[in-house]
Amino acid sequence: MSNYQCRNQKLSQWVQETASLCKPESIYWCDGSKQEYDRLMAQMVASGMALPLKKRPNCFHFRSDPSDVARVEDRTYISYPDQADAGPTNNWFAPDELKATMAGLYQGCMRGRTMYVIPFSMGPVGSKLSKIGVEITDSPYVVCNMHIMTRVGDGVLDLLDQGAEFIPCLHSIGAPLEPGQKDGSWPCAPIEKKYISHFPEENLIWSYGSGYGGNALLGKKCLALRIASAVARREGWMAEHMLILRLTNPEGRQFHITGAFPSACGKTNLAMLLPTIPGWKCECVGDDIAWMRIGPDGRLYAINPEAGFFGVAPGTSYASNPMAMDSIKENSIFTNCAITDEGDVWWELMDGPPPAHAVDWKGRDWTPASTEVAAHANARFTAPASQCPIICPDWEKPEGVPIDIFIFGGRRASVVPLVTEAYGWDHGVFMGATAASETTAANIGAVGNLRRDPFAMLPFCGYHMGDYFQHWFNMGDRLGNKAPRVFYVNWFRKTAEGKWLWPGFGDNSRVLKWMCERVEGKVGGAETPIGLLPLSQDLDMQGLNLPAENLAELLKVDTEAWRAELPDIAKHFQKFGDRLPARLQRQLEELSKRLG
Ligand code: O2Y
Ligand code: MN
Repeated sequence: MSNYQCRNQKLSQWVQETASLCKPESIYWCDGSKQEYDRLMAQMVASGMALPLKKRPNCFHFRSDPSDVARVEDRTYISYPDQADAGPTNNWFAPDELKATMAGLYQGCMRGRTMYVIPFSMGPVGSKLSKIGVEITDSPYVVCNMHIMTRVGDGVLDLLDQGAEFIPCLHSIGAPLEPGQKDGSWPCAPIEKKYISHFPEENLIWSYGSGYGGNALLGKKCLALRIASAVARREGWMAEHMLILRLTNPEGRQFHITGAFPSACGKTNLAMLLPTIPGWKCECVGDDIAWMRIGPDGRLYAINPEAGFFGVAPGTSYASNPMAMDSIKENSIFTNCAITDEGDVWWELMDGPPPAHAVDWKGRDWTPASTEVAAHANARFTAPASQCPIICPDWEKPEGVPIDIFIFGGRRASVVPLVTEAYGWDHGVFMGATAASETTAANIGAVGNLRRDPFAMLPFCGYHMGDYFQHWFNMGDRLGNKAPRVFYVNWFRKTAEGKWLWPGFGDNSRVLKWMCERVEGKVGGAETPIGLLPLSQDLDMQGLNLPAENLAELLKVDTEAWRAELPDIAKHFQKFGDRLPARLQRQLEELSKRLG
């Protein structure tokens, strides 16, 4: 009952074993073709799961179960035989125990459904920087999303048939169909049965019970970050939660920048920035994940392992991110948005007035007078990266792009200046390791809490975070004077009255320009206890009517407020016990000394 005879012994055995365990009605090997995508979408439209959008060619909308709307960090596990290797920031289960529990759940879990085998490449097919995965899933929604987010298909199957290594990713929505049972529009398992499990020592992913986003599209957070970070440490490269962009100055010099930001800090907006300063051009290489290796010239080269964007819809507009809006005009999937009477998607903060009537993400009538939002706060679009009007012509270059600048950042209403340059690599690692952001309604925890999210990898590091910090030092030692320069930004500083001090969006290019000119040695930096800050005359403010007092406040270093941060940083470091690199502790001591 299978449409393909696989010549990769290990893969074919794994598929057969999984079929024996999960007992699907049939097995289907995906070829990644447009016909396959169209056929599966047509099936989902016929079953009522997908709604074609009249206003957007080849676009479809899905409504998830209200219990299945986001990544489930509490149900995400990093499973090593020794709990100590997962570290203090990850949930842990012993592999044997976790596998026994999950094997029980997988038993017969695909009854009445098709088991899809998705061969995919993270990164350009055949690139030395890429990795192959194979996802087994019982969700056609997952197959279509994987078509967009990864490179699925024949090229990958050919490599597998030639014996290429692959990372097995097993996924089930956990909703078997009994004979005659009518399917739901978003079948999934209850929260207590959801497991998103990673076995880094075996390069293995097992996900059960959720059909949504990062829980189910296993190439993304599970493979490209959690498993890849552990592989990268073993193999001497880096898998990071970073956007990648190319900035070209008026003289035509290119700078490649990566940036790590926690959720709700505008990462996708920065990745697709339209500079407001004349003559500067930005191109997007990726908006979420960077895989980086040291190249033959000793510099660090990055690829975007993904092929699409899985972006947050609410807040995305022509005002905030016109390039994202243009990327989703066609051939895109929307999940948990509102549907207008004209047959288009809508979400909060889209341009223009809200529709007079819509159907909300739960399928209920909605008007502007409704007390609940129309689109879920984590409603998503899935769009091909190639549709972004400013996609970098080199975004699929197999060898990647050479990185000049690393940016870390977070959302801080006070204390943290607009931009700070690290004194050197170790100080840069300290900045990444202590990165923190205030939580918003769109992310985890109570609003306004300060959450330390080292390198924006808190939910994504596949091993002990203390060892991860050490890996950063090791990479820096290998890169030496070819290491990217490190900066920390905060676009979100507010006045005492709660007004934004900085306009953000396209005007962030002014800050990026300063970084590039620092790399070129064209501008200086003011030495402060926390790092190097721009001299106010070096930040290009032309055409921006920013009051002088705003700029002064944005570039102010409040030593007292910084001193007050030290105990929290020390407490944060204590979590990592004896795996905290001494070099980080030294950075804390030096910062403390500089602050006096
Ligand atoms: O909620 C989800 O499943 C998606 S989370 C996500 C999606 C795209 C990019 N980044 C993220 C994230 O949480 O960092
Ligand atoms: Mn992300």
